[in-house]
Amino acid sequence: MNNKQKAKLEWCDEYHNGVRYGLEGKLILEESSSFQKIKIFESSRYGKALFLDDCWMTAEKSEKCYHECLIHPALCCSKQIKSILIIGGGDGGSARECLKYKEVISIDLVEIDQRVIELSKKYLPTIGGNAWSDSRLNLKIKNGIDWVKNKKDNSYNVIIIDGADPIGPSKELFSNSFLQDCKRILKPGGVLATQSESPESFQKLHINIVKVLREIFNYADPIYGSVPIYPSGLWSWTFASMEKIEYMNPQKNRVKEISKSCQIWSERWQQGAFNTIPAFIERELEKI
Ligand code: SPD
Repeated sequence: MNNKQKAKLEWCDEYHNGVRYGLEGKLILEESSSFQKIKIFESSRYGKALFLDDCWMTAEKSEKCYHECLIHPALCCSKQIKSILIIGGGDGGSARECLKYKEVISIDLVEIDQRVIELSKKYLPTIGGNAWSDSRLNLKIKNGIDWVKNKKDNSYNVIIIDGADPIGPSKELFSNSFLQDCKRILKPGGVLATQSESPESFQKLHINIVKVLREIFNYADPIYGSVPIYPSGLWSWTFASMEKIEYMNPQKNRVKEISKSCQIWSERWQQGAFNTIPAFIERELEKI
């Protein structure tokens, strides 16, 4: 940003419960797709950012804080990782992280809104990186709910739910029936990973997501970390499975394969993250 541009800075804010989470910068695009309101905002601190239906989704200089935490606990620990399903993830960041593993043979990325992919490729090209041209990536512009409904049992080793917040088109991604379908299409030994909102800004929602997952799967373990552009900065991801997964002991060959490229994730970070559950949330979850 040059000096003239700096003089014309504005704020773009996400509002929740009397608090606003904002970035200073410049609006570079605003439109409505068939599914949602979309803004691309160039922020001074975190680079270009995607803002959907008035909520921050991702930004060039903070996206690793989110994508590495969503992907690597699942991919380092699932029994096999040959076939992956990503629901949402239209900015390409989740696919990019999955494609770091040689064992991954194919990824179905099912994104409902083609405009999110087009605009991410144009304005946020570093987030998807080489994922867009990797032959293992199969892009499907489809409704993720229908996709899982129509898939055969035992189709995927790992399912990643990288949707927006549970308002608008992403609401159903947290529903019982959708998650039941996910369980059905997950292979034995597989892991489902989902973003599970902020334990501070969306406390009830977060607790409810983990509870619903625990009703459907035998195990659902939340982890906590920091995503600076999201409400409160404190975020969570939850990993669900039918078998007990050894999160404290990720597969060594996979750890070696990805460690050097990660900014936040490490084996040690993961071991800590599975042990940072706030006490009041643990108590709430025990009430099930
Ligand atoms: N409040 C933000 C929730 C965002 C979840 N997904 C973001 C998409 C990044 N790939």
